[in-house]
Amino acid sequence: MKRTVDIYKQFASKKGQIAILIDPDKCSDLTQLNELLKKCQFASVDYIFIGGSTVSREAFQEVIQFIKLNSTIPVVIFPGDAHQVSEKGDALLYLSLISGRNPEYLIGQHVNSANEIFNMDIEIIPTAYILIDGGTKSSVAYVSQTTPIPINNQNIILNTAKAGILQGKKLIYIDAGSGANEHLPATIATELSKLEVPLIIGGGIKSVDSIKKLMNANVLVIGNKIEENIDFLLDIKHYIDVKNN
Ligand code: 1GP
Repeated sequence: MKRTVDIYKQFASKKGQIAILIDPDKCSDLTQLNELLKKCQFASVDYIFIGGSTVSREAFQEVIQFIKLNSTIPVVIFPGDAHQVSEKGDALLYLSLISGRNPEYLIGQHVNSANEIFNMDIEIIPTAYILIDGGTKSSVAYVSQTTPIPINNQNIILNTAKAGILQGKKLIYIDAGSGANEHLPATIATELSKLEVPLIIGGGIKSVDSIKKLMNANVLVIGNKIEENIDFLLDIKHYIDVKNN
């Protein structure tokens, strides 16, 4: 386990950073993946997140290796289960699904992978992972057999995040689930951003307008929209260029 905290420091250093989520399950065409990596690099996105709800060990290892060979963007593992781990990543979000009440995703998968992860040379970031209801039945909710928090219930979302911080989590990740109809309301994002740990928001972010509304978060994760339309990365590039100048 790496004691340095490079990626964590980078998360904490700025608001409105962009991560592109790559699900290895959807990467059977490596030429297409290479094109995606080139466009991510061109757009200067801050991170590539890798993970999925139903990824095999082989697909995960193959895709993370391919990404590291073909891009210099930091790779952050966002694992769907205990076998989505690799030293090739720059950091691993050590997720506890604290919106749910399924012990398997609170501690079970963790015990299964603890020995392997303990001996890995990778930055580990203890993360409170909070699933909210983005208006579709998400794969995460189905696979984890947990109930997401209603999207407008600010009190439960905030109290869950606070409980995570009290338990020692270093990062809050609020996810409306991949392909969500709605993302987290901006008002709740603002409240969450006042807590003392960096905030990641994902699920249902499909426009630059949404990115701007959620800019109080440290990192915004975008998956589905790029799968639908890779040229959305050009809009993201424009957003990043304007933000940095
Ligand atoms: C889901 O946060 C991610 O875990 C990304 O969601 O695919 O809806 O962008 P989208």
